[in-house]
Amino acid sequence: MTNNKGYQRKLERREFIRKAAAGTLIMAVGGGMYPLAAETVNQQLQNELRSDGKIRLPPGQRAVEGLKHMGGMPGSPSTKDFRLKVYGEVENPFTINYEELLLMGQVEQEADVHCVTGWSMLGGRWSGVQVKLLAERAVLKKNANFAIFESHHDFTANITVKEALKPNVLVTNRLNGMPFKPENGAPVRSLVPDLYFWKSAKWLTGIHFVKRDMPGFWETRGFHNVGDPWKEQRYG
Ligand SMILES: Nc1nc2c(c(=O)[nH]1)N[C@H]1C(S)=C(S)[C@@H](COP(=O)(O)O)O[C@H]1N2
Ligand SMILES: [Mo]
Repeated sequence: MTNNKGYQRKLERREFIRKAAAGTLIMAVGGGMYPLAAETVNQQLQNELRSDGKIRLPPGQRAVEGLKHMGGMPGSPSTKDFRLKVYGEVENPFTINYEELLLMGQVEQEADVHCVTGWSMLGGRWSGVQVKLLAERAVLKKNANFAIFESHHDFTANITVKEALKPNVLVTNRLNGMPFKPENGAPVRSLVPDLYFWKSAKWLTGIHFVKRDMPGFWETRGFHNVGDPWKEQRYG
């Protein structure tokens, strides 16, 4: 694991990115203090590489400080009302409530998210339960090829099972230590950091494992079926 110095560098880096996104990053140049232009910062982020070798800021994106509210039809934000149904091509379908979900084992990870409209929020700390754990509990059948996130009011988003089983794909209940605001998907949303943010379904109610792909809400409204930000798969 990281030593103290490494951790401190990471924290400074996060602070740098946060300030850069807020436009409050100040640089000392020739005796004066000047705000660093957002352009410069974004160019710098496009030169930075992630641990998987991808560029930190995908093409055509710019960093912003916080999640924007991008709309959608909310469900109840109450944890008491929350149920998650995991079903479909599985041996052991189940429905769990909020406490049961969290008892499955929580992780916290840093992840960047990229909205197809052009903003990216970098370095958020997301907590929750790996979809991989939920899939293991459900015991996927051989023909479970796709995972469909289901939300209140019939919103769905489709990803491959291969994507869903990546360790950074979560059912998440907290961002930077705080519960989500109702408009950002409280109490629980999905998080798929390596695809455009529309795949991260707010007000999550279920994960449906299916044999054949089921393009979801945005995928049937002109957006790309996969949505890889590094390939700029914006529109279908
Ligand atoms: N249930 C639901 N989830 C959704 C959406 C939606 O309309 N309904 N919109 C998606 C889109 S297009 C984006 S960019 C993100 C936005 O999340 P935010 O409002 O928390 O920024 O949520 C995604 N998840
Ligand atoms: Mo979006």
